[in-house]
Amino acid sequence: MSYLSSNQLKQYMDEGFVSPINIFSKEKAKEIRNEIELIEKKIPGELDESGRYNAHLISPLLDEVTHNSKILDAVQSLIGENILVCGTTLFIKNPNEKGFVSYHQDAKYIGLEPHNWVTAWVAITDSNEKNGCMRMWSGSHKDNLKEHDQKFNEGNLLTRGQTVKNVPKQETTPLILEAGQMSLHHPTVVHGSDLNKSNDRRIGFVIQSYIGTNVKQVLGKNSVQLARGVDEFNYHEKIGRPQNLLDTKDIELKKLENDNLQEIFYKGSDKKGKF
Ligand SMILES: O=C(O)CCC(=O)C(=O)O
Repeated sequence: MSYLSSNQLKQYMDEGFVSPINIFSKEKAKEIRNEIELIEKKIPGELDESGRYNAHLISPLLDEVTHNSKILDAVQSLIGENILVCGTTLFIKNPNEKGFVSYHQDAKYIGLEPHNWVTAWVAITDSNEKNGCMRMWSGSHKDNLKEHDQKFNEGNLLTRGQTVKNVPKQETTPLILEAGQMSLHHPTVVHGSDLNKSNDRRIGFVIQSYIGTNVKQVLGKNSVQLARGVDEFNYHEKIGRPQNLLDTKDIELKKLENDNLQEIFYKGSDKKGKF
């Protein structure tokens, strides 16, 4: 069992994140990386741009991570015993590409209310300062949602290039993870990440997010999977889990879910980015 300790709960409450948490071995992480790279080879483009969302619907190994009981124990400590998965994102930064993530709050454009949800960032490769790990503005989750500029700037891996002003970057905390570890972060903690300056890929598989059954999608339609407990509210449509790698029906479902997600992410925006 991997419920959070009182120190870990305190870190989450004080700082808006908890890290690192051991989940699986480096060997398992390599197996998962191989499956991601097999998908990229078999169907070029499937995981690019808006295809980076919901890869757990087409990959049995990413599905296994999404429903991993150690992750769910830790999540249960934060949002309660009834847990839904409402989506995942692959954040891949290749070497020599200009990918970065501007400082933002996840809750700003995601439409999940109330904020009884948490994001799990699972390291499929090591993630450190050299290859552009996430950095957290500790304690920033205690404020309300902040104003974000919409920059749509080159290299920004966020949908709108949404950016919080005046972040004290020197004071942010790097979340250094080894492959197979994860961090958990709060919906309103301000965070971002720099360029990958290493010569290997940095791969994060992000369950974005685990939501309590009491959480509604107020901007559109999100289908979910029941990860643990019972759904006594039934606010969302349920979808199944993949049995095989790259099943045609699963690929279609992923596309449908990702089209719905685009409606949510760009609600009220007259411009669309590539994610
Ligand atoms: O992977 C990254 O560098 C940033 C990911 C992120 O912003 C998130 O998981 O909310």
